[in-house]
Amino acid sequence: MSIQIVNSQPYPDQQPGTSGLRKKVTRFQQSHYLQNFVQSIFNVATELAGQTLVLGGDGRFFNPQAIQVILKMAAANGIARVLVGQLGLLSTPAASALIRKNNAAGGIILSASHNPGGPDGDFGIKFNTANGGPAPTSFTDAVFQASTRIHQYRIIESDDIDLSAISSHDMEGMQIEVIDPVQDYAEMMAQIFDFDKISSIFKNGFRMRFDAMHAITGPYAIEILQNRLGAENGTVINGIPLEDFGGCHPDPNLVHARELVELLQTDPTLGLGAASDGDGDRNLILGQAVFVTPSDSLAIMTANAGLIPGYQSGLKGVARSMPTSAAVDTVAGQLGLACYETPTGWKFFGNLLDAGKITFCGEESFGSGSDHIREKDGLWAVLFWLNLIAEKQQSVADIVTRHWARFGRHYYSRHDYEAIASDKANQLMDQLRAALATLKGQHFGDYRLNQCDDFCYTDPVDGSVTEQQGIRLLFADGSRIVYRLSGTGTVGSTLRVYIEKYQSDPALHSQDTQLALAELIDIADQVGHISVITGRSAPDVIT
Ligand code: VG1
Ligand code: CO
Repeated sequence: MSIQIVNSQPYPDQQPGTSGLRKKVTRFQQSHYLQNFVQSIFNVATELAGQTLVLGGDGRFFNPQAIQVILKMAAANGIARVLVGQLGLLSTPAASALIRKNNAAGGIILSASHNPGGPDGDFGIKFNTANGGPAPTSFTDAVFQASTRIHQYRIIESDDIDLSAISSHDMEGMQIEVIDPVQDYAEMMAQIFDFDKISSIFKNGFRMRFDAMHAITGPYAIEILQNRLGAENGTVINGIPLEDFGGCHPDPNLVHARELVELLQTDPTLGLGAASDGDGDRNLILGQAVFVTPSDSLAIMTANAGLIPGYQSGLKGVARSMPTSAAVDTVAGQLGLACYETPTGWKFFGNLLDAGKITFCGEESFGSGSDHIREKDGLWAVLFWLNLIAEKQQSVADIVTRHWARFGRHYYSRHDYEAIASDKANQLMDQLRAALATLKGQHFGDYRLNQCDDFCYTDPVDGSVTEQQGIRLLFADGSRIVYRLSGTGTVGSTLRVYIEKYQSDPALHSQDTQLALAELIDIADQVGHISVITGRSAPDVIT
């Protein structure tokens, strides 16, 4: 055996954020940096020894090198078998599905999701447990603790494995299966959705564009939308995964998916525009002259679940992250479904899904998913909308406006202030926390502040408590303002401000979102002292 024990020193910054460890590529390239973190995972996830591990990434810069290192470290740490995507590629949802299907003990996914890639971009690594979902906080905390103590790691001395073809290899007794990253996932989608019905709308001339943003979903979308469902060639744009995402920001929102937004504006025959992010777990849904907010999308999916073959037997319940709008709560209330509110991050849905308490869940940050896997799933959401369009024979805009007419409309927007100095960001949150007690009951124009708190979540399944998950201002009319700091940024701090207002009267639904929220946006600045503390007069990104 050619196991090497390599001496190393701990790095102080290996604390995983909202979804895994995310840092600049240059940080990951420092000697032993990746190795230390991977060994810390193996030191904590002792259940992996003698078992199967799923491995893959979103194809960003440093993905190929990192895959080879992890394979050699897995072999040196007693892993029996690794399922690795061809060329080291796997989308996050496909990795989650593979873990579950193959009874793997866990998975390692290489991605910094929607963050830019390339030599000057970001890299990331996350660990998923045997249920296919992101590891819980207790696990990531333990990995961080292990990383502060580490002084050596184990690795096999061996040549790199050829990952270009579907094949099997033996590495010092560890079996390596290079698998097709797309097929199992495509099969699963065909089980959930009515592919015949969706094919029929394409046959009858329905047109759409899916922007893969030069990230991981290109091959998945080409196989599913064009090859299996018969959408015209050219439906998938930017479909070839590139290590720097073509210099773009693979974040499917109205700012970064500009090309798609313009395509819909200039071509009135396109009935749907959709996009996904770096690792394939996010989704953007556009119709002609309509952007479906992710919060509305979750509500609409919940209201229409019965139209989708995979959910015809009904929903167990639904959940949303705290900053996500209450649109789904309104639907759940009317349909008599349980509805849970969790902290930001998909890992908080895991227990609810495993315990059979929910079927659908979603986040305002372009994430939707169901109990078919334990991650959010970009293409799943796109197929859901296609299936809905095919069943209802209505446009995206019609589906949305009819939903609002029935359930009311939740005007919703997120304002991001990026790369602000961390001390300023912390000062802003601290002064808000300190002001909570005096804010309650105050009037701001027509708005009366009913309740305000720092969101604290008690998991209904295991009783674990997660504190300080965002400052909530809850107004008497149901409007909300939420402030929280991002856990996925890699430069300074990002402040996210979420603003929401409910309007039940369909006669008043034509308003522009920012206009409808203007007064609350002012209140958010006034109460949070955003411009005073950060020196910024406007957010960097508005969604
Ligand atoms: C953001 C989103 C959050 C999401 C997380 C990971 O986190 O707000 O809802 O779960 O990204 O998504 P934060 O802490 O920056 O607000 V992904 O697609 O980057 O895995
Ligand atoms: Co992502």
